Amino acid sequence: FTRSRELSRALRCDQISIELQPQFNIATGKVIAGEALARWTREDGTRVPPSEFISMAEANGLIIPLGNRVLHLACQTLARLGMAGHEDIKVAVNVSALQLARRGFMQELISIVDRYGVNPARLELEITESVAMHDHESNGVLLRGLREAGFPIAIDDFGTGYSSLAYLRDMPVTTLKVDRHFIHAIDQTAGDHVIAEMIIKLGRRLNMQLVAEGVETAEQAAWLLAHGCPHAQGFLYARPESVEAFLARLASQA
Ligand code: G
Ligand code: G
Ligand code: MN
Ligand code: NA
Repeated sequence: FTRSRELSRALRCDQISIELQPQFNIATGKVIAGEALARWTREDGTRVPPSEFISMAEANGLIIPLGNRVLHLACQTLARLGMAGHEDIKVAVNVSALQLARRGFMQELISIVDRYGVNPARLELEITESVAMHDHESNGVLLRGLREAGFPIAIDDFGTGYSSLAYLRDMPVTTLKVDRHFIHAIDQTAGDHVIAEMIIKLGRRLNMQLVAEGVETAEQAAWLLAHGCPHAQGFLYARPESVEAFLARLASQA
């Protein structure tokens, strides 16, 4: 309970920020996008890890104002990227089930991008597989509306949850993010890479973009490129970093 009050105070006192973890084109080594990740820094400079406050915020409803803050910060970042000439770079945000389920979510999202003068095509919405597939009919309608409004939609942690492949085909999804579990299996014993291989094939057949998560070794990156997954995110390339560091990285690759 005191933790909840502390988080709600943190939201009022501007203690919530974002870092961006870059996503790379494996072949060219260029950044294509950044995933926005919420950060909570207390007044004394210490940080509360997301593993502690995200689930708490989901349990007590604070994920709504927290998610909102992240959306504003992501759009502010997109506006800065645009001014710096990086109109081609996307920012991805994690959207929780509670945010998605709120009436008026789409209208609110549209009003935020409008306010920052951001093209919705640059703001990717990451939704975990279990959320996207749960209640697929009503979520399908909602996701289709978001797609029609121009937002790209990524399925996060793909392969770990319940997913009906038939529904996936009908979902208005633009990107599959292959869960890191399958990426880490790549350079282990023979046979373990079969899931990653199947997910990549599936994504390609369904005309979806593919991003491998949790890429940590050059061997994994080479394997992904050879097997048709062009994009990667992970510690091999970069950890989550400040918006300033992300902008500097883009400036130096231009
Ligand atoms: O990089 P990291 O330790 O920050 O992230 C931990 C977890 O917290 C990840 O699973 C990530 O999806 C989740 N997370 C980070 N920021 C947000 C956010 O703004 N909203 C939601 N719903 N989840 C987030
Ligand atoms: O998919 P999700 O939103 O959970 O992804 C964000 C989380 O993944 C963050 O906690 C981030 O720090 C973590 N992460 C990013 N790259 C790597 C990596 O290469 N290895 C591992 N183990 N975790 C990673
Ligand atoms: Mn994510
Ligand atoms: Na993920």
